[in-house]
Amino acid sequence: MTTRTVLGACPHDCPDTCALQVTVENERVIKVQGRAEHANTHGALCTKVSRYAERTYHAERVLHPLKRVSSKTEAPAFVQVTWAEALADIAARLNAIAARDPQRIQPYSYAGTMGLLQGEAMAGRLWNALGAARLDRTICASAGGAGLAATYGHKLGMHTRHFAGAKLIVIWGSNSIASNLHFWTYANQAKRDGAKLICIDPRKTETADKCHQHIAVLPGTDGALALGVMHELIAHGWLDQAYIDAHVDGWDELREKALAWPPERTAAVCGITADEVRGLARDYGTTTPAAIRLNYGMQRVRGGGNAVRLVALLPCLTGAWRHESGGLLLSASGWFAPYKNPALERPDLLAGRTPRMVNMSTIGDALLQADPPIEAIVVYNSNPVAVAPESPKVVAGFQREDLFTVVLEHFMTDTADLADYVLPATTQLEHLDVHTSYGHTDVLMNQPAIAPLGEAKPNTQIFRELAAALGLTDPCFADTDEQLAAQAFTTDIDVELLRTQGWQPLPIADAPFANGGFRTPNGRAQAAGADFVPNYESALTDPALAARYPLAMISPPARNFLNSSFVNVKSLRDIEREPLIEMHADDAAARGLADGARVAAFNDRGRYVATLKVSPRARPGVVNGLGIWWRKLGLDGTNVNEVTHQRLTDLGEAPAFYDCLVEVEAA
Ligand SMILES: Nc1nc2c(c(=O)[nH]1)N[C@H]1C(S)=C(S)[C@@H](COP(=O)(O)OP(=O)(O)OC[C@H]3O[C@@H](n4cnc5c(=O)[nH]c(N)nc54)[C@H](O)[C@@H]3O)O[C@H]1N2
Ligand SMILES: Nc1nc2c(c(=O)[nH]1)N[C@H]1C(S)=C(S)[C@@H](COP(=O)(O)OP(=O)(O)OC[C@H]3O[C@@H](n4cnc5c(=O)[nH]c(N)nc54)[C@H](O)[C@@H]3O)O[C@H]1N2
Ligand code: SF4
Ligand SMILES: [Mo]
Repeated sequence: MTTRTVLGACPHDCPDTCALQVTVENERVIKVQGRAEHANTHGALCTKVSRYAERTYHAERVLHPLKRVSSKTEAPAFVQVTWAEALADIAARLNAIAARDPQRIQPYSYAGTMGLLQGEAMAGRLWNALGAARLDRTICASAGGAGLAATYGHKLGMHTRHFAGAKLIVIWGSNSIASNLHFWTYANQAKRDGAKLICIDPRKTETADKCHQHIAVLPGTDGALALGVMHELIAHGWLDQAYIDAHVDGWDELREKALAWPPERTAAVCGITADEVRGLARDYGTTTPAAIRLNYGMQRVRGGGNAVRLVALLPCLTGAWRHESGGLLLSASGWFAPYKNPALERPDLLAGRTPRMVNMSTIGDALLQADPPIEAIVVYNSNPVAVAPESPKVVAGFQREDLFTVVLEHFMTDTADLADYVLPATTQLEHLDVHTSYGHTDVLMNQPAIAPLGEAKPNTQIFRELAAALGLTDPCFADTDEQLAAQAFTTDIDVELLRTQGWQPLPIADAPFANGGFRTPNGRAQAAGADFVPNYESALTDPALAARYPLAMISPPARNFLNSSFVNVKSLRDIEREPLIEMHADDAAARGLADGARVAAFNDRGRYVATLKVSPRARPGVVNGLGIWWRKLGLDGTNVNEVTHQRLTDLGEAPAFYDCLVEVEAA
């Protein structure tokens, strides 16, 4: 028996980017664990990824190239073909389209893996050389990212580890225990040392359960709450005027706006009490150090970009940034920018062309209406049929018989079911990659633990072979994964160290904005223009719609899934059991609905069938449709994106998943 340990990194779209230790016995992975030596991992993984071997060895892994033999509206049927046959046919189809107009070829990818290599390193080269359409990757974080960048100049924030030293932690729009477990460890440490924890979330999450206070705002009202807090900071003199004078632009304008938000008005808009506004402002204005953990929950509404701006300005007004355990963290990803090689995807291969850009968040409309039409779509690291908003349109788009669809996948997802070709991709246990993070500031390497299963290949290899089949001859298509890893960063990152130790920390100051130094052109935080923007769909903005569809629906992640990944892993699905809609007892009684009933949440766009859970986790007027089920594993072939819409946020052109009115009835 031979046993070895391989160093890895978790590839998932999660702020924690854990360092992995993979145990291989007789060429089979028997254990995936968190590395004890890596500070941010501290030896623990979430339930999902501790089952990563179960996912990799899943009986339903796609292990051979598959070619469709049914129409797009029948039950999907595929036959196994050889790699040579699949690649030759795909190349012929793509070359025929490219000869007319290469921007009718649409890549579609997101964060199934966050790895730089299996992400865009080789794929980006291919699309650039071909002149294919580009993809605006907005589906998750671009509203908040744009809000943060407009305020601080880049996506930068506190060190996660310094939350441990805070005396007040406001967890704002984040269910950290479910989606950012390793942050929670630091927050818990602060709690044990006497810190107060406040959770601001429409849903009473498992994180809210563990905080001292939960403020259940209505979805999309965080910008108003931040202005209300500012009103009180001004009224009570809880401002750090010296910090503002030195490091903030636009305060006079923002101050005027905030003065229009006394606690009573704020409370009415947010659906909370005036005392909750006053108490939050008092805690925030009088506790040092005070830290805010923002996550992406609040920015999935029309005004999400501005909400992030207003919250991000709070630590600039109180001077919380002066302390290493004060300030705010939404994303740390901007810290990596100076260390990344901007030429990795070889933008020079575009040779002066500027292909059209398609927003991934409106892929439903794009597939049905783009002019010129999208004739081919190549999907990798994403499951748009399940995760993109307004899925009735996404499904109709992918069902077009004249659309040529190639999906690189581990499994027959809802999207793979609508492909012309499905190509088997390797998992993180089978390929090399390098990773940055959006929760901490270490670069990590993932080494392959086992050989690819079946005929699976890494995305890099699939795109390398596709480039050859397409007749692309630039030498960059011959670069190996080892060479790509060496090209991914500037020389400040030591690839040998990554190989032997597994990670390398970036040298980021402990209190990065103690003396200002924001990454805006003049180094000052920018307050001008930030304002509350109400939801598209709310009683405030569209009373007629709200009369027909009186319930606000949010669809945050389920703890045991990662977006739509892991839904097909039985042991995890068994924990989540079935698609749920959580509803407050008063709303259920008003509709004559009982706990456990099969219900439908519906609006003009669609109808989502789920099991009703009458639960104190839902506040009155808001229902929680926990995501993101595979449609085919859900009830009646639906998931929560049946009812979401494709209108975009104020900043960043992102989807407004949590800005969605519905009614619920018995199904
Ligand atoms: N277990 C698990 N972990 C995950 C994921 C997953 O699917 N499952 N997804 C990963 C991904 S892709 C991301 S982007 C990250 C971050 O993922 P996020 O989208 O930030 O997810 P959550 O941490 O659940 O935080 C969102 C919280 O915001 C709340 N919320 C909804 N609307 C509002 C609002 O208007 N205002 C406020 N204040 N709160 C609101 C929701 O109820 C929820 O509790 O998590 C990652 N981690
Ligand atoms: N209603 C609603 N919708 C949402 C959200 C919500 O909160 N509510 N959250 C949104 C957010 S935050 C995000 S980030 C998006 C996420 O959307 P996606 O990025 O599409 O995430 P997943 O659903 O996890 O799908 C990733 C797919 O990539 C595949 N994959 C993983 N690794 C590899 C690989 O190495 N190679 C290949 N070829 N494939 C691989 C996985 O098998 C999986 O099927 O969903 C969004 N949709
Ligand atoms: S907590 Fe996040 S980074 Fe860590 S193993 Fe789980 S999904 Fe991966
Ligand atoms: Mo995300």
